[in-house]
Amino acid sequence: MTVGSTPGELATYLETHKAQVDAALERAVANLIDDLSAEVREATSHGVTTGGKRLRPVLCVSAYEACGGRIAPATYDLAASLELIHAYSLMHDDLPCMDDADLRRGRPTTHRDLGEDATMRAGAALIPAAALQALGACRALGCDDGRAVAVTRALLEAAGAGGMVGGQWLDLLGEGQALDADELDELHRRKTGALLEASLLMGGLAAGAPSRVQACLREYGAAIGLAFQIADDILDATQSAETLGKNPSDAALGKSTYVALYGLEEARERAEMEVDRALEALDRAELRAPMLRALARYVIDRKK
Ligand code: GRG
Repeated sequence: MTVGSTPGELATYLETHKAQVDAALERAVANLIDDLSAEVREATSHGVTTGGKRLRPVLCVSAYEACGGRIAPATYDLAASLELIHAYSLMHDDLPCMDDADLRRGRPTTHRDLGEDATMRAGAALIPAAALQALGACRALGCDDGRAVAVTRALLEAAGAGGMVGGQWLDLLGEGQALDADELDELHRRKTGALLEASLLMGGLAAGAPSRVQACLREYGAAIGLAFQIADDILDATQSAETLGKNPSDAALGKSTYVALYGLEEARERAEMEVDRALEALDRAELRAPMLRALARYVIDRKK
């Protein structure tokens, strides 16, 4: 395997880091719940601590390590800040005013289990909690003020109107329309790509990566972001809701997809090209980073 790691090594790596991220998420929720009512606590826990691949935090930890950072519990706390944003976005995305989804990660969505009101409030509480979590983790890792602010800024910019929120808005506006390639790329660069890109950048920044390496990490992140979305569309078109653990499909929601735009075969080729682009960015950064290489492939080889 040219990517620098065997499938068995990658599986062990994912499992080990996911367990550490899950522990950090438990800590994060425990810090937050004193300020929440019982029903909002339950919704927070439901949305944050159950299921998920934890891809964004794992990418953050891998970038931190690849850039010479020494992994400590606070590295996982930093990485978990990304998952807090991701969790809120999924909880809100599933609400009736957005995708009105029944199933997520193989379980009823948070609002189906615990109600819209608690889900809305839990999701909103997670946004500032994530920023505070990133800042606190940077301090615990010994980052100076400038670096801690840069890391936290990267998270908030990716989550904001220029990133995920703006992408979601384009997604909602685009329902029932056939978006062209540029429109679809822009939507997903913001909706999905921005947070994936920030995962890499935050890990690199926290480890003190120079700006040349930061730029390469961003390019790696942008490339796997696009590859991730193409793979998502392929899975959406070829697998059942039961296998994917989510419902409804994008097609049922009238969304434009890469499969509809390019067909299955070309969509697969384009995803491969983006993985190559990600690996070239690592080469340019002169980062050996075997796990980042393996993760780039995982993004398109995953089964859900
Ligand atoms: C009010 C306009 C407005 C926006 C609010 C709701 C929201 C912000 C944003 C939603 C963004 C969104 C749903 C992005 C989807 C990202 C995505 C591809 C999710 C699936 O990621 P995986 O496969 O999921 O990593 P797991 O379950 O493994 O964590």
